[in-house]
Amino acid sequence: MKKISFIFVAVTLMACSSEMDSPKNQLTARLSSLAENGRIAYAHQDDLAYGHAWCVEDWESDALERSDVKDVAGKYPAMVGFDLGDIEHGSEKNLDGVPFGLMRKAALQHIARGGMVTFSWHPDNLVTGGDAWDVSSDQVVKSILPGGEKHDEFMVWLQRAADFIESLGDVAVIFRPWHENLASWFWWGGKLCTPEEYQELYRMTWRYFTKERGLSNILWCYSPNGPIPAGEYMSRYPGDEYVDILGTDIYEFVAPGESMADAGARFGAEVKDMLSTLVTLGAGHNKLICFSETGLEGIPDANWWCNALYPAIQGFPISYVLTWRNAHDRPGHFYGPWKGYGGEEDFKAFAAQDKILLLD
Ligand code: BMA
Repeated sequence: MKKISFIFVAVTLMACSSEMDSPKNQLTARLSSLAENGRIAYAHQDDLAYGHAWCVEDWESDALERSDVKDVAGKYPAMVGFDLGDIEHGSEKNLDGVPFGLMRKAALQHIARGGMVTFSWHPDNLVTGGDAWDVSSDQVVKSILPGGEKHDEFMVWLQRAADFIESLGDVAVIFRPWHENLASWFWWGGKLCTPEEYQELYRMTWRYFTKERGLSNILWCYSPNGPIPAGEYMSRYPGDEYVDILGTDIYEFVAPGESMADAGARFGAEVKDMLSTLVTLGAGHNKLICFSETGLEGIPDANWWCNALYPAIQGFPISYVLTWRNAHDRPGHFYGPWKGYGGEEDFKAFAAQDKILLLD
């Protein structure tokens, strides 16, 4: 009897300890510890695939070691973001021309060097044949849910996205589907479906990945556009069971007639307000929080990193902040630093802050 209970306890402990060490738990612990220590990991979208005016040509032979952030600050971003848009068609490249093979190789390499990876997804519109921004029909979400006309076809799209995540193997990543869902610029947006339909879309995605495919190393991020009040933020929240991280996407822009200084001040106030809301919600729901997307297109403010972004985020336990991509084929479409851009020194000073984490 004693022996049996000893074995039982030992097996239970082993099961617990292997679960504790799971890649998902390790990534969770790492993000929590960053937040507890007031540190914020810096993340950059598509950083290892291309940068301002350069692009990896042959990813299989390329070492994938170039990075605009590293070119400027001498270090890689602590986290790299990639987008799965077009994976739903079984395409070889994503919507911005990044080969999925490159994405897999770069993601695994970045994790192996101690970095973290997050995935977003801008899937096309299955009903109209348009892209993620095609909001001409408010029937899309409804028709891809169970019982809808396009459900079976959509499940193939989910299957292809899950195949890609599965192909990464035993590593943990952040997945941030159905983002900016309170605005109405994507087909899953606020005016394009009911709160219940949106929640079911998120839960269906989670259930398929987690339950049917057994993909247990994903940290699920819910990231509506901000700034918005807590009530609105939660109005389409899928539920605690489906979400690990509460995020938000807020960009700075200069409104017509607005000065750069006023735009920066407005952005700062909006971000602080929204992050304060996330702090409260995160504590109440026992979730990590992050600043899932931000930036100022073309960064016309030479001191944006230290004068606008840093004061807006410092002191908040957000674990990471991601700035959007540096398009290689659109000179003005960049949100991260690059060698030769006017604010290099400012970015270096931002990256040198104790509280900001990059990767050596
Ligand atoms: C947008 C722009 C687009 C891009 C999309 C998905 O914000 O950068 O050019 O296709 O994100 O990455």
